[in-house]
Amino acid sequence: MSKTPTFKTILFTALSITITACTNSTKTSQTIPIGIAFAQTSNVALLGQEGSNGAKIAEKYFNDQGGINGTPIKLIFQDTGGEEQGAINAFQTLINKDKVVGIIGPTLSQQGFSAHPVADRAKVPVVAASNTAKGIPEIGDYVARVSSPASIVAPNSVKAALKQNPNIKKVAVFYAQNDAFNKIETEIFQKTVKDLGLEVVTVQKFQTTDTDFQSQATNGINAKPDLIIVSGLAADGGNLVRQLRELGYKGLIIGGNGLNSSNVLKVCKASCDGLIIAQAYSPQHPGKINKAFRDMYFQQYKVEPPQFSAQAFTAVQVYVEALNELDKKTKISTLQLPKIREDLNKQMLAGKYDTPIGEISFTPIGEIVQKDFYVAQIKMEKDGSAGKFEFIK
Ligand code: 1QQ
Repeated sequence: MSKTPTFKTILFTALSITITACTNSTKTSQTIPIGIAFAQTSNVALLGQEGSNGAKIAEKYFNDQGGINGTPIKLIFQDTGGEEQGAINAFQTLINKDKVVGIIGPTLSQQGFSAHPVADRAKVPVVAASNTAKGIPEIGDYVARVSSPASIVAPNSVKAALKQNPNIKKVAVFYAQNDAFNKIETEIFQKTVKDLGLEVVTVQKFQTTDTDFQSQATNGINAKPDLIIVSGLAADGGNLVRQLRELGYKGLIIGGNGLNSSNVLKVCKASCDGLIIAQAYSPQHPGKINKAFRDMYFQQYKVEPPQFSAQAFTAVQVYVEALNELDKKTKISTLQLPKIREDLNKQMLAGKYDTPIGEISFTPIGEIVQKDFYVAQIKMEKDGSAGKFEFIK
């Protein structure tokens, strides 16, 4: 084989040199690198994709506004896939090779419990944008999140279901037992149901890799529930909802945060109609920044921005505003990378942000403080070809 470098290898080498030059020492930097570790492949990409979309809108929006006092940010994407190891690898690459100032991700709490400690040990800030399980900010000083915990968000959907059908008494609960977030979310749902004076008539378990839910769905329906609650991810959760309808279940169904993506519509199609899902974002949220985000998002993707996109935009915003504050105090370009990461982490936690998901701040351990929550219900075309999330609260 010829040793002469092809155009592709020359281009690749040139690119990696540029990135290294930008990031090794910020003295020569023309951009400030922020790492994005979302699932771009595997079943989890159904959820990770919307996060990436929101982050890209934020990159353009904030760079159009001048970036960090004139220096643009550059998002560096590393695919985590759907497993823990992929998230660890993506974090390590972003930290050691891409030399980012901070990381956004990973998609699942299940992945975060493995990957966040890697960033924490390296003293690299992480803002999780879709991890909602209990215990995420507690992982370490460098781990914060802009995705409100399921304990605050999920109960709103049960209250909304009761409002639609005040006669609900019996509830069947389904959850994916191989996923950390879904195990926690189902506990929250079950507690909410009991606190509201309703009865959990059956608890059915499945795996996020399952495609056939006949036996669990039949068991669930046989318990004669007036409400079914599903804690799973988009592919498995969507298939379960479809099979419940095919087996004749007619009552209300609530989906948890793992079904909170328009990608679920492709899975359950017409059977998604009526599915209720709690939200930590509404496209109708008032304010200038949400309007700008919503307009840009709609122009780019021709749909209203979903929750995971709004949360990813917010995570980028937190970094941009904290970096701007930092740069005003001491020019970032005069600092070494470890110092930037350390100061950025402190600055981020101290700030208040007016974002598309409303005004937010952080507790000292990095938990989000957010005010507004919503509930949406899926409305499908009769033929199942298209649908949308309608906000009911
Ligand atoms: C978590 C979640 C996921 C379902 C979001 C994609 O909330 O893993 O914490």
